[in-house]
Amino acid sequence: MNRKSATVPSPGVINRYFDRLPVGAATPIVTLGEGGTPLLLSDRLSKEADAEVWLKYEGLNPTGSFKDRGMTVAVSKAVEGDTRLVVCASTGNTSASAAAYSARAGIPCAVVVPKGGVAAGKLSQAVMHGARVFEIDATFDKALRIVTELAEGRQVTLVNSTNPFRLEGQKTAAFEVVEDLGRTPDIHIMPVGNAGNITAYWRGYREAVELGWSVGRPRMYGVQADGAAPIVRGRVVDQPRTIASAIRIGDPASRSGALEAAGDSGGSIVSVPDDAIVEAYHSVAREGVFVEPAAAASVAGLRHLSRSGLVPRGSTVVCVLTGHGLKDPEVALVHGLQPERVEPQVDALLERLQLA
Ligand code: AN7
Repeated sequence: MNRKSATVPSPGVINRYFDRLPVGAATPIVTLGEGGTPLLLSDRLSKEADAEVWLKYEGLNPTGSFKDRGMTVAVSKAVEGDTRLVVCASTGNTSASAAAYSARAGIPCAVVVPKGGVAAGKLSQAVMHGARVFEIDATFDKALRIVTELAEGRQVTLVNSTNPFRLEGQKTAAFEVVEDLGRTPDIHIMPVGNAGNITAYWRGYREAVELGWSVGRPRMYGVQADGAAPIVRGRVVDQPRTIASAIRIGDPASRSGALEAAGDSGGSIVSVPDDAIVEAYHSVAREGVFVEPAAAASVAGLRHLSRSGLVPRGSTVVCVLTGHGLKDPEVALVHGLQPERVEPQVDALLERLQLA
């Protein structure tokens, strides 16, 4: 691996933000060309909220989620530090990303996931990239406790967001937002699971101000699912439940980071019901943007805040769409329009399409 291991359109977040990340000349850069994701204006949501609503489409990262921004830094540092094994617990996306970046680096990876709790697309990535995948009959939270203990005092690198390099990489998404928008948004909305990403965005927005790249900070809103809302409720949820499997987390490791982001920025952490998540999931898909249910929580959150009068008219709003829709084909096939059967003839199709 060397610094020339990827080319445009995205040179990867380490090459792009080298000076802002905890890397040096001795750090081998393990990249898949992450970052540089589109910021899309949503006509539909802008009209609906009477605001300017932008979608940061993180599903277009190499493994289909924002995790890649952090994983490139975490795995690069792991290689620099001569690790024997990369491990993580995961609701799916972290395991997909860890597996891919470990494969890229040529180091072994093991992931521990809640049995039946990971969407098919994500599991398929982890197995294809050659990670050892261990399923346990327990929650993500339990899996995280196990791998944390496993990594302690061994030459094993934990790449959950408790790994400080992960959040450093993930803060680059906030840099891109202020750069692409040409200003700081007034309101920033994103899903919250283990709460690492909201912690990272808040850090990124603050650093952008310190660097003179932007002025002011957005109000930060985190969105949990009603059935998995430990931060909103102020207590651990033993059996978190939601259709959005990525954020089915009951005991967030970065809880304090989320509270700080929301508190210091004048925002908050809110929760939304699953049916609002599913509605938002359809809504963005109908604008051509396919996201997984957890990502749609951002948009459900926007609607919730808008109804509560918390989105002033004309505000600039960024909703982060954290993961790609192809990650979770089962949910799409249950909740989307069903394929229709038709005779294999043009006439039959013409009739069904009312073109006859
Ligand atoms: C699509 O993969 O925790 O609040 O183990 O996959 O930083 O945890 C995934 C989390 C939002 C929440 N959207 O981010 C994992 C995992 C998607 C996600 C989140 C996740 P954090």
